[in-house]
Amino acid sequence: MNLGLFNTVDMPDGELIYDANFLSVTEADNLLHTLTEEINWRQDRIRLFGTEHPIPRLQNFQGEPGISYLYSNLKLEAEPWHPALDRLKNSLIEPCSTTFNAVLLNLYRNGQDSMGWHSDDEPELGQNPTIASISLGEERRFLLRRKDDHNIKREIVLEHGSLLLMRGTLQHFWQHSVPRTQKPREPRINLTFRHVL
Ligand SMILES: O=C(O)CCC(=O)C(=O)O
Ligand SMILES: [Mn+2]
Repeated sequence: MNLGLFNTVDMPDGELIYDANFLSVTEADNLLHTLTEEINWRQDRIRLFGTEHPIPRLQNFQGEPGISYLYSNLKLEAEPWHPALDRLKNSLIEPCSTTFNAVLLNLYRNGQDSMGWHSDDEPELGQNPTIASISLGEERRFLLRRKDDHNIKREIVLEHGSLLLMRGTLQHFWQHSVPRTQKPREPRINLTFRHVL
């Protein structure tokens, strides 16, 4: 990450690093447009306590052949990399000091779309995963709370073209969410690059 441009958020037990300008506005505009048009956006459903619900966002999962990702009883098989995401994945290696082999894409169509409280702690992500999160389009609030004390919170507004890096023990001690809002919101795409074992 370009030293001097990023902020480290003060987080006991975990690292959170934010670069508001990881992509230029032109790069971010182009990527938002390309992905909106060219991704096979899926409306997946998950089963919670015996009933099926559509998840409140559209999604897609891409990566190296054979990789799959299981969360909330939903198994996603990796589709081949979109060339733009393959390039972006490669551009993250140096600034993030690690490699990624998969990306989960989420499309929040409006303020009603959201992601509930969770940690990215699936066993296939390994002990202390590094997750690189790129945001495109509308700004949305990203909330964190400690698992052992929900009153200890952090909040970041994730901007168009930004990179948020979550690493260290963050997923053990903190949960995160993207809350819904009643305010009118334009679409937002979030990309979380991961290394799936
Ligand atoms: O949309 C975001 O910023 C968060 C996405 C997320 O937490 C996830 O994909 O696991
Ligand atoms: Mn997550």
